[in-house]
Amino acid sequence: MTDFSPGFRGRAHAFEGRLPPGQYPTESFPVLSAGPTPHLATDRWSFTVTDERGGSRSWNWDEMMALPQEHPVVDIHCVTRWSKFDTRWQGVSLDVLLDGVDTAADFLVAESYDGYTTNLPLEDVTGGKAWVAHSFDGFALSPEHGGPARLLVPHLYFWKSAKWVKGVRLTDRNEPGFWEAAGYHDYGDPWREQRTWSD
Ligand SMILES: Nc1nc2c(c(=O)[nH]1)N[C@H]1C(S)=C(S)[C@@H](COP(=O)(O)O)O[C@H]1N2
Ligand SMILES: [Mo]
Repeated sequence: MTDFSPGFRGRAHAFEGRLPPGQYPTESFPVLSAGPTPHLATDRWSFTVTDERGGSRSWNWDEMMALPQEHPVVDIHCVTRWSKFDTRWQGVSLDVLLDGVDTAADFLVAESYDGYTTNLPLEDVTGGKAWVAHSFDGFALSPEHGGPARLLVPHLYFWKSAKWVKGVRLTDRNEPGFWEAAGYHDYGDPWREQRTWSD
């Protein structure tokens, strides 16, 4: 009855079970930023992990590039309802950056160069689930999408993937970030449609 092209049928089949409720697939890559795009030079960029007692460690750009690199291929889901399959990134696992950090904290706040913040449970950025990503589709991550580097936490709605990331701050208590304080869900699981406080 329905005259799908073989290509479409093939893709639809490949993505079966990968589209969370209320989402639609897109091949474009929309840009969503709360403010203007900062343009940051890599030679002035650094990433800092701060523990709940204020102790910290930092990596400059060259040090970050010298860490073990991973190439995650993941689906991403924006709360504005687009999903994009098989996005290809390069970056450093948060496991590497948090390795050896002496902490009893259960949460962290990702902080960005534009002042944006977003909160996450520590266990959602460890165990191979999150990266500081600096390349997309084989090219340096563009400023619009968070370059030089952004957080990538693909199993949660994409607002958790802080662009222009400057560091993560471990916290004993859960501190709502920018959108979480403005009515977005605290956790943001796309499979449970946790879009807003009332979800
Ligand atoms: N620093 C910063 N990170 C941010 C944002 C922002 O405004 N500032 N927007 C968030 C939101 S709401 C989304 S949906 C994604 C969008 O990423 P994209 O523009 O690469 O699609 O970035 C997230 N990270
Ligand atoms: Mo968003």
